[in-house]
This record gives sequence, C-alpha cells and structure tokens, in this order.
Amino acid sequence: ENGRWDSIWLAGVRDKEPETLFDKIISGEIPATIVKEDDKMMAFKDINPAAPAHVLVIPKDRNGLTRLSKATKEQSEMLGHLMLTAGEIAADESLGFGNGARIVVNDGKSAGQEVFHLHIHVLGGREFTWPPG
Ligand code: D5M
Repeated sequence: ENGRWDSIWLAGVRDKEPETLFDKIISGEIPATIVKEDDKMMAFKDINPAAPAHVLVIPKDRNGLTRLSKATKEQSEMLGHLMLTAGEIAADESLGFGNGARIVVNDGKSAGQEVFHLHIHVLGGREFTWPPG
C-alpha cells in the first residue's frame, strides 16, 4: 500500500503543471515525426503545418514552463539550447528549409498559443509577410 501513496505524493511533487500533449509526444504515447532530438530537446513536424516546412522545438523537461513570458533566469541555458536548435533546423535543406524561416513563439491564448508547453515554431519553404496575422 505504501507504494501507492508514494507514487501519488511523487506525482504531486513532479507535476505541478498538468501533463500536456507534448509530454505524451516525448514519452512516445502519441506518435510524431521527430526530426532532431537529444537529452534536452525534441523537434518534430507540426501536425497542422502553416508552411511547407513546419517544425516545433520543445524542451523535454520543461520544468513547469508553460509559456515564454513565465521563463526565469534558471531556464536560460534550456532556452538558449532551444533557440540554437531552431536556428539549425532553419538552415536544414533536407527538411525543406534553407531559404529564410519564420521562427515564432506564441505566448498566451490571445497570441494563438494552444499547447501550454513551451515550444518554438520554425516555418519555412515559402515567403512570409509582415506584420503576421
Ligand atoms: O502551437 C501548437 C501547435 O501544435 C499547432 O501548430 C499544432 C501542433 N500540434 C498539435 N497537436 C500535435 C501533434 N499531435 N503532433 C504535432 N503537432 C501538433 P501553438 O503555438 O500552441 O498554437
């Protein structure tokens, strides 16, 4: 019986934020087309692409980070790693990039954020206009 209560307590400590769709992609519970991965991040194709090339870059351990505007200094290294990865993807011709990219973070509902697990959009393979919609 102890084990059961231990796991309930641990779940509470670990998961201050509810599990997101992207946690299920990280665990493999939901399939995704992964294009780049290491111990700290995962990059996969967006299921509803807004451009011929559209990849999402997410932290594996988001440490409770739901959106960019809630980030703290302790998360600087993780954020830098995600940004560098987004730049590498934006230069990857084998993924349909290489001729300019739109790199976007939607922060909050009014900006179009739907999944509250920090992610960077990397879009390419077409021309983009400014200002964005
Ligand atoms: O972006 C959330 C993005 O997540 C949106 O462009 C669709 C994408 N999405 C949703 N479900 C999936 C799955 N299962 N695989 C791949 N991509 C997915 P936001 O900035 O929150 O609006």
